Amino acid sequence: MQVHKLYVLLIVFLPFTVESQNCSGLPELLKFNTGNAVTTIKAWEKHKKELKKQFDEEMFGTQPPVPKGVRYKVVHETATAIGGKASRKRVNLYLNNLDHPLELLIYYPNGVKKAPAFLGYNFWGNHTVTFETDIPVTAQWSRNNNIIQDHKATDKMRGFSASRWPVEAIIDAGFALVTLYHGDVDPDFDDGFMNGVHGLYPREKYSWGTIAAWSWGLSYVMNYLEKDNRIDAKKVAVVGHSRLGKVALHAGATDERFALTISNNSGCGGAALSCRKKGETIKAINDRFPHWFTANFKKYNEKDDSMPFDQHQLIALVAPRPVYVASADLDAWADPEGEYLSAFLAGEVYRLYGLNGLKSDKMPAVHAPFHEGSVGYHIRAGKHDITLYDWQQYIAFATKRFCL
Ligand code: GTR
Repeated sequence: MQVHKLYVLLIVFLPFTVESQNCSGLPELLKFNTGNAVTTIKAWEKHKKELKKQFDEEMFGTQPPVPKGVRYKVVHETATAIGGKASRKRVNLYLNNLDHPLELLIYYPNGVKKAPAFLGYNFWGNHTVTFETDIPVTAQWSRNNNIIQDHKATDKMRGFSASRWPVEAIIDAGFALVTLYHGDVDPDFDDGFMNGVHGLYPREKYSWGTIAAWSWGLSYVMNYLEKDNRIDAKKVAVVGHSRLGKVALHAGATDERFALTISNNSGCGGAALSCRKKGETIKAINDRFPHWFTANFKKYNEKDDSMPFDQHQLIALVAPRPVYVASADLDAWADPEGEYLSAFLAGEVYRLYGLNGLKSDKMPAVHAPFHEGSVGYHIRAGKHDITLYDWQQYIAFATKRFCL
């Protein structure tokens, strides 16, 4: 064969070559671990189980089963939140022997009988999501910062994260918002897996790290949402920023009740391909956050480019349910291009289902969102954060995908 013809063939058949990016060993999505090709949906569903097991054993750790049902109590309710546009409920969920409840803060759009919803953890407690003065300050362990000392949350942080939670825009679009503090489920420090929900299950049996614990917590919240008659539980989008974006992806990959999965600037261990070794590496994340993943994951320190699995496979586990990945152009630590490429590669599995993924292996320009298929993407100008612009894209994509 003439050399130029070979080039043409390569260009036509290889949607994206990763050789130039330290990714020559990147596992192919549509191949069983034996190397046999996955060509049908049935075969993919089988391969999915292999991949799930690999992520459990090598990266996130094995979770206990999510309890059936839910124990809860509505602790406060008002129909006149957000200038009368929303109802607001505080609901406590109880778990086995956990000594404190998971405290849900829920806003419902008034006038919508059963609302589609966004569900996501917040970083600092429900009192930081809003400036409303009647949301209690969390009593759980908080990370120290220039306001918080001795890991004790304070009223001075009220509204601190309000820019990340544009409640009014969400309500105006007809969505409910459900949030809770991730520290209610598991405190974000290396405590030998003793505190939070880790303490409720034997370690010998369940190797789950904190990301898997947070994701498990979201599934328990979903048990509640299925019982809440103001929520359309078939239209719940799980959303998270940064470490909580890793959690959203894990939750979407493991619990099929999440109808849409949204990863905002999730980076290493989230949407970004590890093989590229750009931004945060596996060693860097394991060193700083040894509790996020299972012990086995440490064996991949400095082996980012030779792992038997990578993050495009995690995204693909969400298929055929829609998924959205978002980056920010100044967020080099999260490797925006790596986030884009793994979302792009996951499209192969969506195509197997007759759905569309991202069209091109080239990243779109800043503020040129792609919302046409089952894999959504945008890159925003600015730093590592979740902003009104990001939420506007999620609202638009969810409105389309949920056919609202
Ligand atoms: C960083 C961490 C990232 C990301 C981020 C966050 O320090 O390296 O993986 O999760 O924290 O959650 O804000």
